[in-house]
Amino acid sequence: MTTLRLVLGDQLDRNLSSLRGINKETDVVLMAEVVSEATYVKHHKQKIALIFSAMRHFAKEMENEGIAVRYIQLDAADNSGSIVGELDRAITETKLTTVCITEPAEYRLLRELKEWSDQTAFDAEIKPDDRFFSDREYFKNWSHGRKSLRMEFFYRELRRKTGILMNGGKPKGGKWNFDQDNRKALPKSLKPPDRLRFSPNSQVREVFDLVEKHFGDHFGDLSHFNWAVKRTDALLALDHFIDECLPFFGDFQDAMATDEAFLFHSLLAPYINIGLLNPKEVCHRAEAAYEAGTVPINAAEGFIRQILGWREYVRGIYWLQMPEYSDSNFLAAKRSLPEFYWTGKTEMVCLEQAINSTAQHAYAHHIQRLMITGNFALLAGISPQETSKWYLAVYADAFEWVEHPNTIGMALFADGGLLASKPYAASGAYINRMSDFCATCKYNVKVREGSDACPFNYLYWDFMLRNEDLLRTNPRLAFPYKTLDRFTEKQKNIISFHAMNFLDNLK
Ligand code: FAD
Ligand code: DLZ
Repeated sequence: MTTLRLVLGDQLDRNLSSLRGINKETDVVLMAEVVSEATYVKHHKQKIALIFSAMRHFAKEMENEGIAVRYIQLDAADNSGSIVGELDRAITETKLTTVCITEPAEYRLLRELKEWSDQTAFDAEIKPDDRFFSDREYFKNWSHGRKSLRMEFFYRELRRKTGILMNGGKPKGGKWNFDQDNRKALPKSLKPPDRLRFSPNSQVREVFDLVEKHFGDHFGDLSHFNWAVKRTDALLALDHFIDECLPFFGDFQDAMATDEAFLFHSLLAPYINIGLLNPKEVCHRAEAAYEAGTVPINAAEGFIRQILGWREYVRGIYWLQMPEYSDSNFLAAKRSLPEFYWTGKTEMVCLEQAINSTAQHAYAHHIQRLMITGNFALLAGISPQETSKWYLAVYADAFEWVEHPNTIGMALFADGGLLASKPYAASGAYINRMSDFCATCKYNVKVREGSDACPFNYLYWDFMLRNEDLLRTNPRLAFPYKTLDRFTEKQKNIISFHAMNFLDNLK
């Protein structure tokens, strides 16, 4: 039997299910740079450059092992422009009799491939993607019959299942979750370390030219590209993170600071999501650092929870809820995404910082995504579908399976509380507590309304007023609604007036 084995741009793992048992004498691996995948949203230029460069390096490594790779570059003469088009072409032009595929991570492409395999005369097998701690069925079974699907309980179950950070049946450190310790602002005296940079080699620079030629009008800037494009370098990035950043990760996980795009975050999500690193090895490294005494428990647990907890959990939610999840809009938000999300031109320093980091690095850390750009979109009532499209386009780590639950569920509460027990809505006070942005902002974070007031302040109260019918009964919002009950009708009207005035002037 001769087999054509498909490897997608986010499946760059030599242990991928579709590559297991490969016969080097007879089988061929298919990898294709295609316009349909590069444009289903207008991805950040760095994301396309990362994926094409990593695909090319991965293909070369397999060839060095003696594996035959049919690698189709984007500007190859007969490139059909789609994954199924390239599968058809490969089958027609080779003598292969079976096709082996690892299921794509996104619903959209899985549907296309299933439709294709249903109508092809060849024997096509779609294998599960087992680069995760849990599979889709496991989450479905866990969710069955539960009133609410909280990450924390799924996470604890995975801790027990995997034994990660466990001492027999008990959590290491005596607690499941050390989040309470992980909310410190960055002191002025603490400087985050410089990050390991991977200067683009000649092959990567060749990809830059291709990206500029074909996707020159996409968002973002290639000049700051420093991503690793092969596993050996991604492993160096992991080492650097474990040694230099992880010890501080927990304490400053929620902090934000001017011109500090990365703080102590790992920047590993793109590598984990495209297969250069495996989530299991990343968690094991963090646990080993804790065991060696170089990393405190709040850091190790906080970091592992993001991967073993959140990452697994959002994947479960995605597959449980798709395709309807994409259309969720619990709060009926319909405002268009303001232009400044693309240009960074805004006088609100927090938003400017988050968006400029996004343009320069195809990166913003979680609190910037959730509590700055996400919080603004939530308070301003921006359409979840437009907001989601932006998040899917602008980050090097963005794939719908992880982006959708984070945007639609966590940031925008558009799923009505399936994922989050309350909206992550916050006024300027939160931003001021966790960052130094407000000190240089033209808006006054201490003022609630008026032209000098921080827009997050009146937008926050306006959000609570506007959505009162849907949110007042949420027990976790009892405190803000109690505060709101002390406002006079006149105060409420002033807040609504300023919010409306601000929002109507957004372009
Ligand atoms: P770190 O802060 O160092 O965290 C370590 C790892 O934990 C990450 O590399 C990632 O693998 C995992 N992780 C952390 N938080 C989450 C989370 N909430 N969900 C899933 N995994 C998590 N993450 C993506 O990988 N792709 C996305 O498209 C994406 N879109 C997001 C959209 C919004 C609106 C929000 C609020 C968050 C989104 N996240 C997404 C989650 C998170 O912000 C990123 O994983 C993280 O910022 C990546 O940077 P890092 O590697 O430095 O992460
Ligand atoms: C994101 C992406 C891009 C930009 N380009 C390609 C490509 O040309 N070829 C490919 O195989 N994969 C690419 N990808 C990743 C796919 O979009 C990804 O595999 C699906 O979205 C499923 O997660």
